[in-house]
Amino acid sequence: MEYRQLSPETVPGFLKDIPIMQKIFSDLDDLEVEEVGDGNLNFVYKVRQRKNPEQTVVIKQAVPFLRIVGESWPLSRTRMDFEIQALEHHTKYCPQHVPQIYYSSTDMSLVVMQNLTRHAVLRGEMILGKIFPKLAEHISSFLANTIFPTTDWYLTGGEKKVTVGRFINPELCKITEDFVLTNPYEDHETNVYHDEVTQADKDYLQQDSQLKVAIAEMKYTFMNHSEALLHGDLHIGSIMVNEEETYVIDPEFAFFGPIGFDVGAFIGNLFLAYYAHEVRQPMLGREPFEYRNWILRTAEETWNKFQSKFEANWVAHEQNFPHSYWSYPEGRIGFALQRQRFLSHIFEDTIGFAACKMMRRIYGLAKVADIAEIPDLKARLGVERNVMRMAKGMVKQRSAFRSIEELTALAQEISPLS
Ligand code: SR1
Ligand code: MG
Repeated sequence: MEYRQLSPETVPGFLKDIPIMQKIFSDLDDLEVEEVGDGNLNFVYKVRQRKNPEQTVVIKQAVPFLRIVGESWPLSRTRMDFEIQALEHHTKYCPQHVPQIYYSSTDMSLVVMQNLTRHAVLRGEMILGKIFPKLAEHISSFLANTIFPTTDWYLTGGEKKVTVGRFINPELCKITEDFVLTNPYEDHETNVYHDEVTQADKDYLQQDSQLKVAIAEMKYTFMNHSEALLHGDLHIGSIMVNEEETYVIDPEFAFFGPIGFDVGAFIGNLFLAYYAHEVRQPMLGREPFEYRNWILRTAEETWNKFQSKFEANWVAHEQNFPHSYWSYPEGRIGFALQRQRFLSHIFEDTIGFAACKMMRRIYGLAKVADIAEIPDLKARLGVERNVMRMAKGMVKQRSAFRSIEELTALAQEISPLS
């Protein structure tokens, strides 16, 4: 099939030629299509049958450019090949947190998948101040269960290397290397500053040698530590939720990288929301304490549960090291010590990458609505300064934190809960 960019007008005709669509739609001549239009990279269409709107799918199609910039920024469509492969992996190891995939085509660079009609994007829901009691439980399972089976603790060396090869994703990694791990820390042409940002604010981020060294170290880690298959862009806009269920979407940035990059992306986004809600809760007419407390407890629960689930997977599926390796009188202690040291290392990376994910959302090209859509620019600037203070402390001191509770304590030191 030859690639063509779909439009709301051509989507119905395209779906009509896919046999499995007959099982989803009772009348393929009665479809309405809405372009959702909020992606940085791709086009997303919601398709419903007019008379039976519960018969519905979502189509996500990659176009040969970076949508947030426009056609002047070419970006190959192969990102969809990585998304399809990653969705298959996520479905295999954690089907309860992945939308159902009905059809995919690398030629057309698209997937047709379950429309999560009873769920909404987590970022939007958190902006509205909604609480999701099962979020940490679900995301920690997603992380531990999709990541562990792609590590060298599970795969043989040969299997791992072949799988790494299937996920060499240089173009999207380059976006992260530039927009997350380089540009925001210099006065780069792609950065976007609002009118209240002062030169001193910029210098705070862009002229601190210790910070620059720390960021360069995180970037090197990102580029060289192929520990496991990652989602690659696990911010809270890549998660759909309701009170009972959680789905992870959009893994086009999937690649083999440092495990802390995914865990940190999620936790960093929680901290962004924590600082945003110092201003947003009063905007909603509420006292900030309850909601911000939930955010911090969710960060703690996510790390603590991720750690114990990852470790449990390791103990249950210890495959790559022969049992004889640990079979000496204190072998169990040695194995436990190894797990503990590895998880400490992931924790340090988690803190460092969470910080990078926070800072890039302030001066970098791609913002987060939680903060960027605070209408009062002075209030927004106050939030951004708190984020910068926290993030700098995190990445520079990332090896000093002994527990996630120490990190949430720092968050509160900078902006008290109430
Ligand atoms: C140009 S930066 C676009 C961003 O959108 C994606 O969601 C990634 O986070 C990427 O960095
Ligand atoms: Mg995305």
